[in-house]
Parts: sequence; structure tokens; C-alpha cells
Amino acid sequence: MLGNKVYELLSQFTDRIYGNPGTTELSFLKGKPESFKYFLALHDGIAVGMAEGYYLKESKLGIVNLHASPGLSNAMGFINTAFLDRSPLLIIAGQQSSKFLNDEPRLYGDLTSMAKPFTKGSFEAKSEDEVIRLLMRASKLALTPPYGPVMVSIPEDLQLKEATRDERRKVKHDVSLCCNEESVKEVVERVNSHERVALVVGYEIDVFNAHDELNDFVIKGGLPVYAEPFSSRAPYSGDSKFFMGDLPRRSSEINNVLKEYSMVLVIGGSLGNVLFPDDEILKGKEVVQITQDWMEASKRPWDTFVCNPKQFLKLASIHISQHKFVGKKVERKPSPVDKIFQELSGVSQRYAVFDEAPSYREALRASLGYRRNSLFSNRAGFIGWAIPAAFGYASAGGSALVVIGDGSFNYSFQALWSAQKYGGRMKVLVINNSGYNSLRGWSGLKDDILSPETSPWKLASSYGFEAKEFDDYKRGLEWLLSDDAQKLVELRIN
Ligand SMILES: Cc1ncc(C[n+]2csc(CCOP(=O)(O)OP(=O)(O)O)c2C)c(N)n1
Repeated sequence: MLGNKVYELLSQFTDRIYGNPGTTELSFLKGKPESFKYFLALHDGIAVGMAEGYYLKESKLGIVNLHASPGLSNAMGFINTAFLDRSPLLIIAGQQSSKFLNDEPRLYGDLTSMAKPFTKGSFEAKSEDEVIRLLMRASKLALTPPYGPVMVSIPEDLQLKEATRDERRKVKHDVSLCCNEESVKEVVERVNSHERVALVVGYEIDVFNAHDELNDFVIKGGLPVYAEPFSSRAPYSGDSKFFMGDLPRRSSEINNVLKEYSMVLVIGGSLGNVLFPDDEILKGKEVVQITQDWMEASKRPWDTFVCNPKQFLKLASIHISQHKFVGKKVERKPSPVDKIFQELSGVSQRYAVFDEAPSYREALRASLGYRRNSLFSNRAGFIGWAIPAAFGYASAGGSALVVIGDGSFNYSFQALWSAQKYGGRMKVLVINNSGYNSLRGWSGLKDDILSPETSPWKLASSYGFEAKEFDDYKRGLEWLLSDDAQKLVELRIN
């Protein structure tokens, strides 16, 4: 049966799938061997977030199973997020029976068109002979940098047939993003010709594990380092005297921070991911950007070099000359949660932290600092991502701590049901400031549209996830972190 062969292929990438099936996926489930795990999510989108978390832990293809038109459309926010996060996912959606698609029965949808804007590619198998080839193609596409989600729609009747085409099913796909040595030299010569150069680094440093090469380059060059705005992973974990902080959320503020430098070198990140685009970024300044991501590079007006940032840094360190260090730190206003987060310092040695506390992003980073592979958020500005992603990470054997606002919590707390069912080392810290504090702050509105009052600890408890509310934050954090059990603590702040 084709269904069995599908799992033979998938098991070359992983041993698991995250999903939420319906009638059109039941034939797909029939082919699943015992050894292949299926993690049930109680919402379609959550399954996509879980697969991203699995990828963050394992650096392997995350596989998702979604239910035809209702499930795929319900998951769009999460798929768009995975696309912007550059996470490699294979999304397998069931489709109605291949014989009657033109009748547009219930659950039918034009799945390939639906997924197209949010994926690197989307395909539908027309016959049983196409399925394996399409899954191979989609996996290779997802795993080609920049990574991203790819969707394959499989009409439910095909899974139960026998494919007649004899496929080579062993997948080998190796992509090297080599840097041109002459180009690296050209960039470093430009850096050497300026006295005041700032380095802006981003999430690709963590993706490519280029932290050591970056630190070497920074020390040899004596250069100040800034984190890209809204970095989704640790962009730096080197000698902290060179680290000047995270660039702000507004482009005008970024311009202000970087105005003293005559050249800015951006490595492995983006200056375009600002929340408030209120000015043209670095207008008239000499900017050079190194990224593995041709989609990112093509959006920028300055000089861009598409290559592997780790290899770039390795080669660049040979040629960089020492500059007189000129650094201006990014200023940050104190936050009411500083004392809470200071209690957490050192926690990132034990847990990967999943951050979704919109008002307190800077405060969290100021207290925890950056350590490689230990701080994750998403690049889309999407709330509801952190709990599913943390569970995906924990389901693969990682230890995850979610720091989340009460508003964000309400988007996807159903993932806690999966956590208590399947286990995994996972902690949740909810900062409850009675609704959407960030939106209240930016707008100045006191309207209660922005102040939904909820009790996250009660919702978590209803799924059997151990949860408590504390007034005393020290006692709350002590209870949360005193053991390895899955726990949620809710702290109310005014
Ligand atoms: C999917 C999605 N819907 C809506 C928003 C808009 N939004 C941004 S922040 C926010 C409120 C989040 O509340 P909370 O988690 O309590 O954080 P706080 O604002 O209080 O820091 C909302 C609704 C979003 N970013 N993503």
C-alpha cells in the first residue's frame, strides 16, 4: 500500500509527526507504523508551531498533518510564521477523493493556491504514482536554505492504492552556500577602510552555529555588536564588552543608535524587521549585508552578499584589522518586571526560553543575556506561537521555559493538553498584566477592548497541567523551578 511507502520515506527525516486529523487523513493514519509517533494537537495551527519547536531542538525537518481545507486554512497564521522564521516543515494535508474533486464536495478546497503565499511551494498529487516523488521534492525544497514550509496535498483515496512507479526512495540532498573568497576580502577591505564600523548580527548566527567565528571576528576587529531588531534566536554569545544591546523597534530609533558609525556591516539578520517603520533605515550610510537568505537580500537597497555567515566570518577573521573600539550602548528604560526576570538569571543554562511577552522583550533579554540555542521567539510578530513551539522542543527531549503574557497565552493554551498527555520537561511563566499592556501603552487608550481579564492558571489546570497563581513572585518562581515537573505559574503585576 502506498501509505506504508510514504512512512518509509518520511522516516528518513524524522520519527514523528504533529497533527490534527479529520476524515480525509484517516487513510494516511492507516499506513503509519507503530514506531512512528503522532502527536495530537487540539488545534490545527498549534501542530505547525509544535513542528517548528521540534526543528529548533533537533535541526531536522518538522512534519505536520493537517485536515483538508478546514485544517489548512485554520493553520495559516502558524504557517506564515514558520515561513518568516525560515523553519523547514513538510505539511501534508489530506484532500477529498481524487475522483470527485471537480464536484467540490465538503472539505474540498484549492489547497495549493491556499498555501502558496505562505510556503516555499505547494503541490497536489494527481495520482498514486506522484505521491512519493512529490514528498521527496517538497522535503528537499523545505531543507534548501533559506529553509521554510512546503505543502503537499494528498487525496485520501490514493494512500490505500498501490503505486506502480518504482521510486528511488533514498534521499540525499546536500546544499553548500559557499562564500566567494574574493568577495569576503572586498567586504573586509571596506570595513578596514572605516574607523567607525558597527556590526549588526541576527538569528542566522544561531542557525549556523557561527558564535565562535563571530566572537573571533569581533575581538580581532575590535567592533561593537548590535542585535538585529526582534532577533528570533541568540545572535551573539561572545565577550559581552563588545555587545551594545538589541536594536530598537522603531526605524528612526535605529538610525539614531547607529548615526555615529560611517559603515554598518549586517551579518545573518535583517534591519527590515521593525515594528514601527517610521523612517528610511540607514539612508545614505554605507551598509553591507551578508545573509544566507536571498529573499531577505533582494529586499534591501544596499550591497548584499548571499553566502553562509559562518564561513564568511571564518574567512573574514583572517583579514580584519583591529579598530579603535567605539561603542554606544542601546538605552533601555527600567521595567516593572526587571526584578522578576533578575530572579531568572542563569535559567537559560537549564532551559531554552521561549519568549512571548510583548511588553517585556527587552527586559527579558537584559536579564537573561544571550546564550547560543537558548532563546527563541518568532519573526512574524505572531502571538500564540511560544507554547506550541516550547512543547515541540520539549517533546524532542529538550527543556523549555515559556515566558508569556496573559493575552498571548489565550491564543494557544490547548498545547498544554498535548504537553500533559505526552510529557516533556516544560515550564510556563505567565505575566498577567490584565490584558494587552503593549497595545495600551503604544496607543494611550484605556478602553477595555484592550483589557480582557482572564485566569491562565485555571485554563491550564482544566487540562490537568499543574498550575498556580502567586502574589509573591519569589515564591512563585521557586515553586516553578524547584523540580523537573511540568508546571505553570501565573504572576499578577499591575
Ligand atoms: C495572532 C496575533 N493576533 C493579534 C496580535 C496583536 N497583538 C500584539 S500584542 C497583543 C497583546 C498581547 O497581550 P499580552 O500577551 O498580555 O502581552 P502585553 O501586551 O500585555 O505585554 C496583541 C493582541 C498579534 N500580534 N498576533
